[in-house]
Amino acid sequence: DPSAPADPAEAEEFLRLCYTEQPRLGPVEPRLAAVRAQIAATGTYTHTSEELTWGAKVAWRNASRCIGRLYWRSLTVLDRRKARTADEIFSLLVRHLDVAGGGSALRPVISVFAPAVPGRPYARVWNEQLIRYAGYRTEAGIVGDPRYVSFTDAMHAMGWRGRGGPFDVLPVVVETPDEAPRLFELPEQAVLEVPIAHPELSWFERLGLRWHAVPAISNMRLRVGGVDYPLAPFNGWYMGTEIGARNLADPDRYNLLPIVASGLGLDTSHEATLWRDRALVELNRAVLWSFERAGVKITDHHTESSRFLAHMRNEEKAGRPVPADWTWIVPPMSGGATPVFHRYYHEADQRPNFYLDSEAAS
Ligand code: HEM
Ligand code: NRG
Repeated sequence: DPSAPADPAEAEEFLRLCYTEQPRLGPVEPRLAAVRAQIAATGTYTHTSEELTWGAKVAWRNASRCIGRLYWRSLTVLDRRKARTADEIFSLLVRHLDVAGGGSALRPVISVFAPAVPGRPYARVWNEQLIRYAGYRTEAGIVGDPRYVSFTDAMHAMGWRGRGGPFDVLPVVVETPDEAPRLFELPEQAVLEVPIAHPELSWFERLGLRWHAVPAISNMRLRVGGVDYPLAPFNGWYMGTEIGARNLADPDRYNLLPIVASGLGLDTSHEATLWRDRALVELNRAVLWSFERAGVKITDHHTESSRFLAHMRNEEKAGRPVPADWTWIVPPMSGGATPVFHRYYHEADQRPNFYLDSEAAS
């Protein structure tokens, strides 16, 4: 509960971890005494920037659904706790995208905005990710991303007018304690996108597909040492299957397998021709090839699976268990052809971590 007082036991557990893992920070005892006093007096406490940075990195390290954790130490942490107005927050979100993707060598970044203070409202962003495509209900069916039809409706109700295309970037909605929710349009240069073509099939490009380069999740709460940061958008880079095997392929998303199969001239009259699987492979080759052609960082599911196992070995050497959720770690195509499939994982909710409030995990 982001509006409850900071739990002193969780604060202590985090501070001991933070100061043990980073001996250069000095002894933890004086810091513990100060934090206990601050919690007793105010119901919460303020992280030093060293603590905040380590907390965000360890939250990533503990994200049991994330296959990309080998790079957890390289997270760039932008301390944005002082931002208050919607204008300030939005311009820092644009700066986030610029640090993350300006120059197309993508960097893992998190922007940490003000913590929730007990009994006070806090700033939020309504969007699930900073960059997402609108979905429009039309007489001919849904145009764009069906996942965002109701969000798009809400934007229309607030006065936004989309162009009605399949890949229209949605506005960002910033809500602060002092202002009604406000809509902001991302500047074009903040939104790096990749047009999708295929290394051999020339008709593929004519499907007019594209995807954004940066997945920037903006609806998860960062929890560090008993303190909640309700606005802490983060990004890394894509694994190709997220786009090619889910966003563009799921029946309730862009649903492109039948279209790709028809371009390939496959027999779709019965499932046993495996036309879905064949279409899936070509769509995913197209995604990986197009990002590489554009010089935008992306990873394939085989490489990322073996990197994740390397991460597990590193962590085990350091004496740390690696919490992992098999159902999220195993890629959505060719699962059994990747090494992450063939084993079990330690399932645990370790803190610091990221939470979706709808999952009521805390
Ligand atoms: C989930 C890959 C960076 C935190 C995931 C998923 C993938 C992935 C494939 C599963 C997504 C899905 O099935 O929808 C990567 C790659 C990264 C990266 C390749 C490259 C650096 C990060 C960073 C953070 C992070 C920087 C946080 C600081 C998470 C979390 C989830 C997740 C919290 C679960 C999301 C949810 O519950 O919806 N990641 N990730 N990841 N990742 Fe990463
Ligand atoms: N599947 C979602 C993104 C989820 C997180 N994936 C990452 N995260 N790669 C999608 O947009 O397809 N990250 O921080 O890099």
